[in-house]
Amino acid sequence: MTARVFSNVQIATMEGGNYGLISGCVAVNKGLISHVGPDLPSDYDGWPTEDLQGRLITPALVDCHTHLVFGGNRAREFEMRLNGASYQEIARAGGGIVSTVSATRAASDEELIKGAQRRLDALIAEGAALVEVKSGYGLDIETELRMLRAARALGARNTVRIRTSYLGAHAVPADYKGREDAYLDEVCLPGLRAAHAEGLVDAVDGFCEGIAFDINQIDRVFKVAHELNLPVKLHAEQLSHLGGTALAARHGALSADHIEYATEADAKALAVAGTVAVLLPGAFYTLRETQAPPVGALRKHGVAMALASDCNPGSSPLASLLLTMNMGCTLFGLTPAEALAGVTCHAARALGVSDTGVVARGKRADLAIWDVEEPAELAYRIGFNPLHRRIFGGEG
Ligand code: DI6
Ligand code: FE
Repeated sequence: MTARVFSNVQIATMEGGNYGLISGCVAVNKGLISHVGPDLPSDYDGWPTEDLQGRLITPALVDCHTHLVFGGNRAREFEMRLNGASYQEIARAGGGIVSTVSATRAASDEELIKGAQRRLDALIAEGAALVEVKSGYGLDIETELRMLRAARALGARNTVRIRTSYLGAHAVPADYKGREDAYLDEVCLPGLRAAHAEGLVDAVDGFCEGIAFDINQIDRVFKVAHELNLPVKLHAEQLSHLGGTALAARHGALSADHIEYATEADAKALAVAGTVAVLLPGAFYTLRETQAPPVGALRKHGVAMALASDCNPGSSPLASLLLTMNMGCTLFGLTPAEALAGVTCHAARALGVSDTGVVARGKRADLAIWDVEEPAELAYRIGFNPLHRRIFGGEG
């Protein structure tokens, strides 16, 4: 039954990035939201109606930054870090991202899909309906394409929408060590063109960091993205300040992600460009970082802040948006309302997707129904999932 009414609900509409709380009804028809309000117009007389007994409806959640598809795991590095090695030391010694690259290259297509499916299941179980998935653990053309095809396959097999980001500029593979520009010329950029030709790319991402690529190299990648009419986003200022945030803003990026080391001037640049700041507390927590992103400056300049899991085997083995929200509040000082906006409307914007992220007439009927009394409960609990039901395209 696609046409129906949910009555006796509290609705956090999230319009304008605020709770926008309404007590009333939501009607859905043909996969879209057709009505939101305190009362039900008489046109809905006779429609199937479900009394939700005061439960909370929010937009379905959006995870706008994940590396869900990969081979292997890096539990041993977790152990090494707790025995004193740093994330960068492990990366330089041939561990880190490039060790996941070996495991990803060795995995079959079906193994890649199967591994990611379990992580996707965890996100969906907490109400996610739109999930971004990056490549970046292939670092050769064929494996980058295989990762993106696996991401598309996940979208086809599940009641979830997947957006892909090409992250060929994630790390320098061992055979190109010290020859970053040759890697871009011979692998990353031709791989981007090939992936785009196959319809596998929704956005182009990069890792701008001392252990990855500098701003001139990322600039080269972004120029090709523009030529292909693809939006860009960037891992910037995670471990040091290299100017990636300003570069992302100059390129009109959808988002600048991590940005622990960003400055107030960077925040201003993001505001002017309309670029979303995607904060990733799971990586901050896992790496036991101490430099938090400049939330005060982002707020002051009106930068939209999203939150995402950054689900990946190294720096953020996290497949929970509810825990991400809690960490966003506890570690970064976001308010529960900012955290909810971070995984709904602002996350959708970080993906350039405008048909979801708010509960409003005409938007997709992707909704999460929660057994909570007030929206702050979503960020407040730790390790507890109060999802009652997820509605995807009006179904569920
Ligand atoms: N930043 C991250 O947090 C992930 N990638 C990136 O550029 C980490 C990836 C990894 O350690 O495997
Ligand atoms: Fe990441």
